[in-house]
Amino acid sequence: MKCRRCRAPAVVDVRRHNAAFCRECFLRHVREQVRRAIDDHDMLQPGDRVLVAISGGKDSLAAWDVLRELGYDADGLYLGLGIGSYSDESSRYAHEYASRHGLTLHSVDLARDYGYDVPGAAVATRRAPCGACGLSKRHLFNEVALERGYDAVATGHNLDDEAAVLLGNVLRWETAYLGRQHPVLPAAEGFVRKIKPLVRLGERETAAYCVLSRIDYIVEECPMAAGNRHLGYKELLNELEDRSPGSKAAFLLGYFERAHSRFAGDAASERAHLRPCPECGAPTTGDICAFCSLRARATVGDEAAVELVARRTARGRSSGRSARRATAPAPPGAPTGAG
Ligand code: Q46
Ligand code: ZN
Repeated sequence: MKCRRCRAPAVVDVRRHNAAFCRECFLRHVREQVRRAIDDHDMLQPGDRVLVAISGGKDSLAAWDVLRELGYDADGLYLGLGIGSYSDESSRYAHEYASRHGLTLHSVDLARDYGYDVPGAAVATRRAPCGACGLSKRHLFNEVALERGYDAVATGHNLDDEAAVLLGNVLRWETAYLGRQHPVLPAAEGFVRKIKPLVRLGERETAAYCVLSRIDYIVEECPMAAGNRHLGYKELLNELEDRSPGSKAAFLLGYFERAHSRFAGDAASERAHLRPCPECGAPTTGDICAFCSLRARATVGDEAAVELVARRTARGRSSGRSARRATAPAPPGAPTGAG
């Protein structure tokens, strides 16, 4: 097999493009795909400061690496979820990457800073762990970005993740979720801009990018993902892709080009009913926001944790920062894949 660009011996094949690449040309291909996603969807402007949601996995570390290679001012945020040795390991990979490249990695720990962790929240709320986890991530990535003055939050969602979420949304005709499923969600009152720069790359490509760039990442999957509906959709799409390479990209990228705008109104009408959460100030359609509700339920019975939450809430109010906090809804059953 020869590299499509330079005819040197190839090291990676990308069936979707019916092409193989040598190391250098593959790294260039990945950067070009990210550059194209950013340009096509107006994700970033020159001088924007980006906060990358870092999990220690291949996708988030690849996203951070490519954004830096493309010259963006990108810092990381690691969120400690308290999922046993998986969280310990993922934290180690995230911090090692940051220190090797001399980068800023902010860190928030659910147990230390908010008095609960993902497994505890799942038990207390009787929700699937991914629900509590995703809600916490969306709220805190947004909150930290607003507090620290970033223009956008970037996540490592790749083509496989997004195609699986799209399949789930289409199967149930979740029109408001379909309206929000886009590589860029613009900023709004209480919401920082959200971008998905890897949306043109499959997870095999992000894994190959990390290996060829010598980026160490946690290979182990989150133990709480087992049985998630999203994983089932990924398997189905992989079978389809095996029979007909390019199907996933045609499904997802075709949706962005030709169908997303038909649902955008459904998401906008939901945003019109938002008001500030009385606890933290995040925009919400409920009496209190989903994050404050989760935190209250997950810390019930733990007096120290409740006190900690009360202290943080009071601090947030008195600093006047909390009015900008927000929790965005997400598709049901979807792991939130900072990757
Ligand atoms: S970390 Fe969290 Fe994922 Fe684990 S609990 Fe689910 S959402 S699977 S990206
Ligand atoms: Zn709140």
